[in-house]
Amino acid sequence: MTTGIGARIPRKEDARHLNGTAQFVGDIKMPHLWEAAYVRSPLAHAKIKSITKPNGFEDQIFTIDDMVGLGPIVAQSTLATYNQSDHWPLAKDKVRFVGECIAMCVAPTRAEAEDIAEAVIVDLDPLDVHVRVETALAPGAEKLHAGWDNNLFLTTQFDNDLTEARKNATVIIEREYSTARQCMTPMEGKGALAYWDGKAEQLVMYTSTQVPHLIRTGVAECLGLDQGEVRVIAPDVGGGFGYKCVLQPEELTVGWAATHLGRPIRWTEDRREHLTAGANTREHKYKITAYADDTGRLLGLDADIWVDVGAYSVWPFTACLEAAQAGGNLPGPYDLGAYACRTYSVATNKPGFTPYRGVARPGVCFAMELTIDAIARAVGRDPLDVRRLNLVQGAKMPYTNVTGKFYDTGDYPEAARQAAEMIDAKSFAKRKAAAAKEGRHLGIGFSSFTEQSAHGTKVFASWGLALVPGYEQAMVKLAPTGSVEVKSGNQTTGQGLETTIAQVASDWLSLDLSRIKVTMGDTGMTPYSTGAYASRGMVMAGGAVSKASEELARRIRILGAHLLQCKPDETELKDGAVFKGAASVSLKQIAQAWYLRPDLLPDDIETTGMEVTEGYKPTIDTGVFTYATHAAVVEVDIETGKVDILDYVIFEDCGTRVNPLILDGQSYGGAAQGIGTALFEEVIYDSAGQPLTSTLADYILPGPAELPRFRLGHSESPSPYTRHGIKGVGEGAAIAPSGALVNAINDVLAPLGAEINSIPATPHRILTAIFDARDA
Ligand code: MCN
Ligand code: SMO
Repeated sequence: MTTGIGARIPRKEDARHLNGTAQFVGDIKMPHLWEAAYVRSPLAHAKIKSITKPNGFEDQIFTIDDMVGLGPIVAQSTLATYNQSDHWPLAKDKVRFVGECIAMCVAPTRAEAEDIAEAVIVDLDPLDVHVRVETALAPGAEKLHAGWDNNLFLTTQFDNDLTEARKNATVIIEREYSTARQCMTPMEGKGALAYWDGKAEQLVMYTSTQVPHLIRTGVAECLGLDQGEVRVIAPDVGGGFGYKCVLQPEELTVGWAATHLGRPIRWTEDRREHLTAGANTREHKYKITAYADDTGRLLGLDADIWVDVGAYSVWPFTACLEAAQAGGNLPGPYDLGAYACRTYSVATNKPGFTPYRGVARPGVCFAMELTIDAIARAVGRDPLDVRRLNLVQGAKMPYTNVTGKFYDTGDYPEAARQAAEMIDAKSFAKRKAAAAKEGRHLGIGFSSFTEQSAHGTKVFASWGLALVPGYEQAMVKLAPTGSVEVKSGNQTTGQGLETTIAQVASDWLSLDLSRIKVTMGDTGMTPYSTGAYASRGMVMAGGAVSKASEELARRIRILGAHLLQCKPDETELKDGAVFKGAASVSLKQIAQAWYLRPDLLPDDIETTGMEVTEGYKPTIDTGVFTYATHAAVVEVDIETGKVDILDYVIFEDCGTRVNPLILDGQSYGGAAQGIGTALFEEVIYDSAGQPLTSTLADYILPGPAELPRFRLGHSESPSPYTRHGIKGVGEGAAIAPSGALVNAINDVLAPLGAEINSIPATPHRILTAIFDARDA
C-alpha cells in the first residue's frame, strides 16, 4: 500500500493551508459576533485599589466581580510539598505580571473593544517586583501568593551518594549555565470564540488548542458547567509548540461572556499580547559539578537547577513540569553512576511558564553537552571520543539509567559516530587549519540526547500531574460508500498527525489515503483524548487507530467472507477489497450490504458493527526513547561576535518512521527553533518587570537567512513496546542545537581562553567573553 506506514507523502492538511481554505479561529464568521479586548496590568506586582469603568460602557466591561460563577485556574499537583496558586482569569485584588488580564471589554469590533479598554481606569498600589530567581528567594522577599512561606512552587531532588565519585575523580568540572526566557511565536497566535448553542444546551468553544478534551474539562470546571454542557472544537491550528496545551484565562472569560451575553464572543491574541503576556518558557539556571577520571569517563554529577516559572502555575501541567523534567533528564543519554540534583521552581513576576517543544530538555541538554566538552578539554581528548565513551553503549540496551528512565532500544554511540561521519569530523582539523590561514575561525560541536515520548500514566503521575492520562482512544468506521472515517480527539497543529494516523488506517484497511476522512479535535465528535503534546501523538493516537483499524479489518473480512461464501481466514484484505483467490468484493459492496442491504447477511453474523472505538497504551508505562546526535560546524567572527552556521547534521532514530517526509519537516522545524534558542531568542525584562521585547523587532527569530541547510540521517530501532515499533519525535530536533552550536563556538573561543555558558550566544555575549578573557 503506497499510502501506508513508511510512505513518504505530503500532508493531507497542506492543500487547505496553502490555498487559503483552512479555517482558523480568526477566520470564523458568525452573526452577532463581538470581539474582546483586555485591560492588562501595566505593573508587574501591585494591589488593585479600584477599577473605574467609563460612563455608558458599563455593560461592555467585565471585572472578576462581574463574572459571577467563574472560578480561578488551579493547577493541582499530587506532590506533597507543592504550593498551589489561584490564577483568577481576571485579576482579583492583586496583579502579578505585566500583561495580566484585569478587565474584559467587548464590542462589535476589536478596535472598539480596545478603545473601551483604554478608557478603563485602574488604580494600582505597586509592590516589590521579582524578576530574578535570586531576589525572589532572598530572605524576607515579598511573597507572590498569600499563605506561602517562600516563593517556591516546588523543590525536588535526587540524592545518590557522590562520595565514591568524589574520591575517584581526577578531574572536577564546575560550571554555571543559564538559558534565556523565550516565547513560542507560532504563526497563528492563540484565539478563542464561544457561543451558547440553545438547541444543544451547550457552550460551544472554538479554540486554537492542542488539547481540546482537556480544555473542555478545564472550562467546565472553572465555569461550573457539566462536561456535557461544553463542546470544544479545535479548528485549524497554526502551530502549538506547547503554548496551546494549557488552559488560558481568555478562554474562560470568552466562555463566560458568551454564556451571559447570549452572543458569540471572540478573542484573537495579537503579537504583543503573545510576546508579553502569553507564552513564557525555558528560563533555567544551573550550577553543576562533574566528576570524571583522566580518560574523561564521568563518575558522578552534582547539580542545582533553578527554573524561573513566573507568577502562576499553568493548568493542567503545573509550574513544576519543567523542573521535574529537568532534574530527571539532566543525565541524558549518558551512562552515569551517581547523580545528585536539587531543582527549584521559583515564582517571579512574569507570566506563567508554559511547556515548549522539548520541555526542559533543551536546557539540560545544553548544560550536559557543554559539561562533556569541558571534561574533554580538561583531559585533552576529542569531545566526540569522550561523548562516545560515556554514552550508554548499544550492548547495554535496554538500560535503566540513574534517574530510573528505561531506555528501550537503540545504539547511542553509533548515532554519534554517524553524525560525525556525516559532518566529516575526521577532516575537520585540516579544514580548520586551512581557514585559519585565511584569518577565519571555525569550530565543531556535537550534542546528543534522548527524547522520552509517549509517557505513560505513571510518568505523568510521578510529576504530580493528576489530569493527564497516558492512553489514547480512536474510532474507525467503514462508511456506507466504502470509504473510512477516523475520529481522534487528538489534534493536528502542523505536525501532520491528521495524515499519519490516516496512514496507519490505510495500512490496515488497504485503502488509499484519499478514501480516509479524518476528524480531529472536536469533543462533540471524538472519543476522549488528552491531546497533542509530549511527543505522544504518533505512538498513542497512531496506536489507537491501529488497534481500531485492525479490529475493523477483522470485521470487514467476516462480512466479505460471507458475501464470497468462504471462511474469513480464507480471505485477504487488499487493494480496497476482500479477496478469496481471484474473486473479490469491494469495501463499498461490503459497506452497502451492512448499512443498506442487511437482508444479504445472515442474522447471526459474527460482528457488532462497522464503527470500532478502541483505547490504547504501549505495553510499557514509562515511555519510549528516541535519540539523536546533532553536529555543527560554525565560523565565528571574533571581531564582531557573529556566528555563521556552515554545516549542520542530524542523525536520529525514532523507531519505525510513519512518514519520512513529515519527519524531515519535524527535524527542520525543530532544529530551527533550537537555533533560535541557541543564538537569537531572549525575552528581556527590566528591573521593574517590564518586558522590553514586545515586538518581533526586539524579540529576534531566526529566518531563512540565518538557518543552515540541514542534512539528515537516520536509523530505525523499533520499540518492542509500541504498535509498529513507533517512537515519538516531535520535540527532539529542538533539544540539541544549543549544545552543538555553543560547543562549536567554544571550540573557537577555547584557544582565546574564553567560554560561552549562557544562551542565546549573541554577538554581545561572545564579544564580552572574548574581552573578559583578554582582560583577565
Ligand atoms: N511521526 C512519524 N513517525 C514517527 C513519529 C512521528 O511520521 N515515528 C510524525 C507524525 O506525523 C507525528 C509527528 O511526526 O504527528 C510528530 O510526532 P510525535 O512525536 O508523535 O508528536 P505529536 O504528534 O504528539 O505532536 C506534538 C509534538 C510536540 S509535543 C510539539 S511541542 C511540536 C511538535 O510535535 N509542536 C509542533 N512538532 C510540531 N510541528 C509543527 N509543525 N507545529 C507544532 O506546533
Ligand atoms: S511542548 Mo509539546 O506540546 O510537549
